[in-house]
Amino acid sequence: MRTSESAYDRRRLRQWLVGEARADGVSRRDMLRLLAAAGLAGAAPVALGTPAAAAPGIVKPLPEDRFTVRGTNAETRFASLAGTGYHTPNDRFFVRNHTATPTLSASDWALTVHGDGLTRDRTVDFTLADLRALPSVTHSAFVECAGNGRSFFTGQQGQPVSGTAWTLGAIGVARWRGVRLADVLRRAGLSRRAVDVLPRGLDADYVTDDGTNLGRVRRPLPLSKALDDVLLAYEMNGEPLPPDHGHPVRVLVPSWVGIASVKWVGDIEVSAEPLYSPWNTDFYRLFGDAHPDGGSAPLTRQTIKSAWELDGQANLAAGVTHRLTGRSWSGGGGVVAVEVSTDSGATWRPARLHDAPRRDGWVRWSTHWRPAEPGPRTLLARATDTTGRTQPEATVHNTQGYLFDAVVRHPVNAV
Ligand SMILES: Nc1nc2c(c(=O)[nH]1)N[C@H]1C(S)=C(S)[C@@H](COP(=O)(O)O)O[C@H]1N2
Ligand SMILES: [Mo]
Repeated sequence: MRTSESAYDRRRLRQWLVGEARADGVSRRDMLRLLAAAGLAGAAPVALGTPAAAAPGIVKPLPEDRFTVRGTNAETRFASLAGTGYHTPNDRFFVRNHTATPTLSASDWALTVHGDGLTRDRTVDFTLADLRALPSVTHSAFVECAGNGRSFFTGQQGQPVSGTAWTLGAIGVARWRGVRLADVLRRAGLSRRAVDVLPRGLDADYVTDDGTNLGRVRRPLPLSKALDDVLLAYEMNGEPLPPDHGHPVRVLVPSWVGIASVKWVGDIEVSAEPLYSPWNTDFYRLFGDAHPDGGSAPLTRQTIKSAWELDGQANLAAGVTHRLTGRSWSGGGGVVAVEVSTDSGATWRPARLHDAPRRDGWVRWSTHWRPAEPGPRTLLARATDTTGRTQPEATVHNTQGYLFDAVVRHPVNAV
């Protein structure tokens, strides 16, 4: 029947959007035309899930038990974090690359700071040795993609979104060591007129699916944040910054969406007038029916989430008590409580927390569960942060699938 065929067509087009359907031999342009005809336009895919065998431009090994490869990106498998401690080991930390990891030599690298927000409109270069000579700071903080959890807009809420179909593993917490961006800017000669700071990566230009060259990855930061807690990091968990995470130096913007933490930084413009780039105009704002025309304000702080350290559809023996673990975090304030449900949300109980609340970190938690009989079950975890915010049942839709914060339904099987 025509109507059911067209309903199915819309469903599979939505699946294609989130990387759950293949379109071998069909150009992306043709797929986009089909989407437009089906009224699903405006939700163009940025990246598709690809098999682990594809070469994603990532340098480090991506074993299947630790990562799920999604286009040019690699998502951490939460199950592989069980027992790893507070910090995400570098060999398990997710990678989000717009293009590919560049090969940069620390000895040839220099950071150029320039712009009319510096006194006398100067240009000042800093080598890595110059940075290392400044007072160093060590800070634990998460880097989390604004689109982390995006696949649940479709999977749980039946809504189309564009972009990489992450589950919950586009986050990691590391111990970063580097210098304060504030110290570098002051040394370069910060003028009283400065308002915005624009770090830019040395990776290749980003070209969108429709062939538009957006130039190198760059996103303006207001000076107030730049002078607050932002680092230029050269170490991650006690090692020189690995190639995939920004070697030799990246920006680290605690508690904000990951895009602010520009990797492979090569220059920083300090401006006396407000700046724009595609990453604070077309991307990283909330667009859609529930949001203002032209989008929300640019995204800053991350939202609140929880994840079990278990694979989806994990098998757990019935009649046995299991110690289950997970992590919760919120860019708005540290997590102070986590409740869990092992019966699809009918009853809830507090999980035991193992870390103090920190707005730019996460808390590990645990609970015990004994599934009485074999069968499919749904686990839920729901966090509350210091601001009193609790994860809702659904997230208000936005077309690019940012800031998913709803409670995620985690399927397991008692066997
Ligand atoms: N130069 C550059 N910086 C970048 C990106 C990029 O592609 N190029 N991706 C950004 C995004 S969207 C995220 S979520 C984080 C991911 O950091 P990670 O790969 O170290 O986990 O880096 C940000 N910084
Ligand atoms: Mo991101």
